[in-house]
Amino acid sequence: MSLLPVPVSLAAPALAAVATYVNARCQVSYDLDMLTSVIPTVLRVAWWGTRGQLNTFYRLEALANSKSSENRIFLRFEDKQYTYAQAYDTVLRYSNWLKTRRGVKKGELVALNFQNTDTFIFLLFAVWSLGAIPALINYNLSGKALAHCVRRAAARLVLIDPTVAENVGGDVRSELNDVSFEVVTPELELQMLGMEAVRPEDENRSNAQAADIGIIIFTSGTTGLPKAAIVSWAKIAMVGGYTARWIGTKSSDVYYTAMPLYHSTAMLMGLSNTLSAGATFAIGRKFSTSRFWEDVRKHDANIVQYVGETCRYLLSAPPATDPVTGENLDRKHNVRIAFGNGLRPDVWNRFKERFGIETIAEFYGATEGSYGTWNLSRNDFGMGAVGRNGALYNLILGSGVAIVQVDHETEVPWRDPKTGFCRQVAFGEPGELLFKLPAKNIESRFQGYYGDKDATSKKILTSVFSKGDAWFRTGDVVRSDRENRLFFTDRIGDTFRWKSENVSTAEVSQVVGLHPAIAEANVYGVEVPHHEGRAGCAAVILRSDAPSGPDGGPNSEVLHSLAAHVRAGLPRYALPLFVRVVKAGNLQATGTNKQQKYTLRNEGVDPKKTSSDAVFWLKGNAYERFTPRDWKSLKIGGVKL
Ligand SMILES: *[C@@H]1O[C@H](CO)[C@@H](O)[C@H](O)[C@H]1NC(C)=O
Ligand SMILES: *[C@@H]1O[C@H](CO)[C@@H](O)[C@H](O)[C@H]1NC(C)=O
Ligand SMILES: *[C@@H]1O[C@H](CO)[C@@H](O)[C@H](O)[C@H]1NC(C)=O
Ligand SMILES: CC(=O)N[C@H]1CO[C@H](CO)[C@@H](O)[C@@H]1O
Repeated sequence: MSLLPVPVSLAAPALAAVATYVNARCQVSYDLDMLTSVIPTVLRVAWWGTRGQLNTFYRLEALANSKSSENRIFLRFEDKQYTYAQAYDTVLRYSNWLKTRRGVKKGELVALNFQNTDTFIFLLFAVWSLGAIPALINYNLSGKALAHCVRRAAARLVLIDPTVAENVGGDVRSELNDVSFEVVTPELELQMLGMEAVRPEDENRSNAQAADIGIIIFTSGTTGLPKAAIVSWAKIAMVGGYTARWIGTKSSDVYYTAMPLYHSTAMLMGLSNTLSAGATFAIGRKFSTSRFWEDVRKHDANIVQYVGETCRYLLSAPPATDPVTGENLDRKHNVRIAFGNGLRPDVWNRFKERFGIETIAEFYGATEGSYGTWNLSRNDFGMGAVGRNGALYNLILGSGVAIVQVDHETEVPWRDPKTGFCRQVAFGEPGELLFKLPAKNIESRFQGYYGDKDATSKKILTSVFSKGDAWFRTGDVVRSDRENRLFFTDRIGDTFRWKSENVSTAEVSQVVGLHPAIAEANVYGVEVPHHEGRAGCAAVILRSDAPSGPDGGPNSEVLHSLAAHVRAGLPRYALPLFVRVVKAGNLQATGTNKQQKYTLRNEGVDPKKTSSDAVFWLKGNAYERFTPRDWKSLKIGGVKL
């Protein structure tokens, strides 16, 4: 999500000059609404650039040193809160410790392996204050994946949250014997706090350029090892700045997130957004369905962040009631806006209604991506839309976004054998979303992956519509409608082929998810002996109030109505032929509550691999139990699906 030269053709030459100066990476806004969020942000970031203040440390410093904001609450965590001035003072002490006790130097990468805590945030700014670069590690990693990340960042020092210290095992420590691993215990923190608050001079921090690395954020690595995405200073500032304007974050707001800060959503759209408005940032250590609203009430938050299936999890919880009065607490909060990514159409309205949330602000973009698209929706019109490629945008900026046909065999954009170029799809047809890059200066817009040229070049596609042009591959399949709204269809690689048709797993799971007995559906294609392609399988979690049979599984009414429901809602080739009933809490998700398909897909419907889960298959007008005998008859080729 970075930005394009704002409407250079419209704007005054002065603005154009400034915009060029920051090499203004902003594409984004399709609508005037959005443009008015972007333009002031570009100007502000450009101004910081001219003053050598692109480093995010300066945002905190400015708020801490201003009379109007110094005593405003910056951070709330559990029972603690810190004003901007207090947080700044703490950061300087931690910084002093890092510099004098651990010799942290300008330009080095310091790995931070933390759950969301106040300490994490202080250390982040302390690292920045020294002109060093934080590399944020997913605290859930251990073993090879953890060692890979530390090595990739070439970090000399890894600072660790005591809560997750056990994930950093002897295997990792001995493999990386030249790295110091340091658990930030309460005792160590006291030592840091006991240091003098010394502001590091500007010299090692003030020469940051817009495209320089501000932070390293690892991708979730659902199939391979995590990749180290470079997030530039401009991106931190731009994303924070324009999302704050776009959702209207005010200095009096309290923005709550329990999404992990090691990921870009909470870091850029959360922390950077809050700083940009000088608001209050309230954090939950990690996401918990049962604690979410309690935290929201406790911190009096009016903006909440979600990612992936978060809202679905919140919806599947029973109504919260006051233990004394029995009052329903679902709407007892001051949240005016839920801001995030991945809210599915099948829960969109139910979520808004049950919790009384007026506005959903759904964004779309990838950590390493060079653009973003957005939709702010108060009614149903934008439901499920990830954003909008507006007419104004097309008029002013020309085509910076393209949707191209995908070859699902090779999982890359299809190329015309005659011309070698890709093909834009028609309205309504699915295709991979691409964003234009400046071919002569790709790095100004897309910095790629740290120390990984291979992975970087895989995200760049050249000679797409004309010789030598360059485009960023999102890896997402979307379709657009005549209103230019973009709808997420699937991740490339998730779509599978069945009966010579391409089946979008996201679209199937939306339909399955609308059945009243289903809390969550994760759809994927499974290999079936003697059949070409993959057959659809839906791993589902039943709602706790769904009627169950004697064995605790779905009863026959559910098995019939589900069959009728999918037949009514999906074309024949897209029907999930198999349904795997998974116990609540047993569907794998990433740290940002995004569904994982990898393991499920590999297990398929082989009864030896689906362990204790009950599998059903579609037989006429109902789903029936799929038994080892059925599997056997498929194997000997006795059944045709
Ligand atoms: C800047 O970095 C150099 C090398 O790490 C260090 O010697 C110097 O003290 C730093 N300057 C300040 C003001 O921190
Ligand atoms: C499905 O995808 C394949 C390969 O990408 C393509 O050739 C084919 O036309 C698509 N089929 C349909 C029905 O869209
Ligand atoms: C992270 O680890 C905790 C405890 O080890 C576990 O409960 C949780 O499911 C893990 N989360 C993810 C996303 O792997
Ligand atoms: C920026 C953007 O795309 N906004 C649109 C989001 O959807 C609403 C309707 O829900 C439209 O009115 C906005 O224009």
